[in-house]
Order: sequence, then structure tokens, then C-alpha cells
Amino acid sequence: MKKILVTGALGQIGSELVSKLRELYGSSNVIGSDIRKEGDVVEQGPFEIIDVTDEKRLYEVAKEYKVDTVMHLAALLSATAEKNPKLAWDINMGGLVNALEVARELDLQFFTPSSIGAFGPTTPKDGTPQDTLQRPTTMYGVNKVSGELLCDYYCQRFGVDTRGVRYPGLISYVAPPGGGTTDYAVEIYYEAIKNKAYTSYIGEGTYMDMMYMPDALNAIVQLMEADPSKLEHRNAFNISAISAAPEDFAKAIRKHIPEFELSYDVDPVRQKIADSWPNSIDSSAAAKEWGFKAEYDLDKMTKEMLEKISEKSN
Ligand code: NAD
Ligand code: AKB
Repeated sequence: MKKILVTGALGQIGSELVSKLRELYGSSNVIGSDIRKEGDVVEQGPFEIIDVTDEKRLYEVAKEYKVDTVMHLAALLSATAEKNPKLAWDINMGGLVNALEVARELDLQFFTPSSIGAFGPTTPKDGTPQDTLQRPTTMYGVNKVSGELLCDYYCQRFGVDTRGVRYPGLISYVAPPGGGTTDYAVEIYYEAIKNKAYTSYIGEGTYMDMMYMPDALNAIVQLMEADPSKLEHRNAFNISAISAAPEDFAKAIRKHIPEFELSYDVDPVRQKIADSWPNSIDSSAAAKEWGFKAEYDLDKMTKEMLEKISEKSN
């Protein structure tokens, strides 16, 4: 039986990942942690306050609960990181190296997500290969590429069982997104239900990779349980389900809400970040090495997002 410590567990991914892991491995075997304390993750199983920049605290909690796995989610996302780049470096890189050190010292399996943000304007934009040019132009991207390399280093140098994916923009209805460039793709559904209209801060024709949260969570479980001898890449597997621009979301929403209106008021900061990211990445290495396959396309996800948000707002 696994015993897992999750950092940043109250965020968009952690809020759903912890529940899923508790269903799979038992509530008492999944320890949520964050710098704040609220909601279901705290109430439904063990929870500890951990600031990931405090390596001693991270070590003590991991040792106290005798965990065998760390899933390290605590980070600042792209738009927030661009507002405060030094803080992003301290949390994203400082937190990651601390978590890797704890994994090395206690011999733990390790997962952390990279992002499509690890690519930059000189990366091939369409069918972005698994192994390609990575010269990102954001602090978030610099952190993500450095993090990918650091995880590879801890695996090769110290034998830590590090694994990871490059997530696209994640779409979900449980917890709100935490300050990313792709957040519009969540907001558009809430606004569709509330106002039958949305003003997008990302411009028309801007394609980015996206994925519905259930596929993102299945990918973590599948990768962590994969036979290590089959993994050539280990960290930073490209995975994607959907490549879409704002007007594609609008079209999918209009199948359920015909009067839905989309307008634009482009935010130059987030637009610049989006323009530096791929249009669509190639997930074939993940499919080949550990069987990644997304279940949700844009239409299937849209139907479920609108249903779930309607239920929540009633
Ligand atoms: P989020 O912003 O929703 O949540 C991050 C959590 O980290 C928050 O609950 C926050 O309180 C916590 N946190 C912040 N500073 C902390 C600190 N010093 N110590 C401990 N906790 C701290 O983020 P998310 O969307 O859940 O993302 C989790 C990971 O997945 C990040 O590494 C992110 O880069 C990556 N990722 C997310 C997406 C996405 O679309 N959500 C896409 C690609 C990659
Ligand atoms: C962001 O937009 O910052 C995240 C990501 C794709 O990493 N959603």
C-alpha cells in the first residue's frame, strides 16, 4: 500500500488529486499539505501545514508519516510568476529542490508536473516533439525547464524514482485555477452558465493545449504505477487532449447554450505568454512508454463542465 504526501494540495490539481488518491489507497495513506488550511482535503484525511521553502518541515512531516511517495504540486503559475519573478524562483525552484532532497534522503518515489510553459517562441509550434528546443521567455518557463532537468539529475545522480508530465492548461470545476495563462478556458464555462457571455483576455485564433481534470489525474496514477524499465523519459512527458482557441470553446458551448456570446479584451501580458507556447504538443512518447490516452475531447468535456457548474450554482 502506498503512503503519499502531496504538497500544494489545496490548489486546482491537489483538491481533486487528493480525493482520488484517498479513494485508491485509503484516506489515512494520503497526507495533504499546503500553506493554508480549508475545505474537503483538510476535513477528509490527514493534513499538515507545510511551506515548501522550509525543507526541515517537509522532511519532518514525510518522516513522521513514513511516506513512500511525494507528489510535489506547490508552485506559482505563469501569470502570477510573471508579476513576481523572484518570488516564483524562490517557491518554484526552492520548493522543488527541497522536495527532491527529502525524496533522496528518505528514498521516496517522486512526482512533479512540468508544463507546456516549458516551451518558448523558438520551439516548433505544431506537433511539438517530446525532445525539442526549449528556450522559454517567462520566469515560469525557466522554472519548469530547470525543474525538468533537476528531476532528471536526481534520478541519474542519486537514483531517486522521479516522474513527471508536461501538463497543458487544465480545465475543472472543483477548485478555481491558480493564476495561469490558460485560466480563461475555465472562466468561460462559469460565465456561460452565469451570464451567457464571456470576454476573453486571450485573443481569437490563439491555440493552446488543454485537458480535462479527470484525464490529468488518471495520467498521474498511470505514470506512477508504470513499469520503470519501460520509461525512457521519466520526467516531463508531453501529454495533451485538446488543442483549442477561445472561439472553439464558444462553438462547443453554443451546442448547449445557443445564445452564448464571446467577445475579446486582450491582456497583453498573458497574450504574450500564450503566443510563446505551442499550438499543439505531441503526446506519443507518453502513449508508447506508459499507455497515456485521454478520454475527453472538447465536446465531451464541455457537456460535463456545463452540467457540473449548473449543479453547483443551483
Ligand atoms: P494552484 O495555483 O491551483 O495551487 C498551488 C497550491 O500551492 C496552492 O494551493 C497554494 O496555496 C500552494 N502554495 C503556494 N505557495 C506555497 C508554498 N510556499 N508552500 C506550500 N504550498 C504553497 O496550482 P495547480 O494548478 O494545482 O498546479 C500544481 C502544479 O501543476 C504546479 O507545479 C503547476 O505549475 C503545474 N501545472 C498546472 C497546470 C494547470 O493548468 N493547473 C498546468 C501545467 C502545470
Ligand atoms: C498556466 O497557464 O500557467 C498553467 C500551465 C499551462 O502551466 N495552466
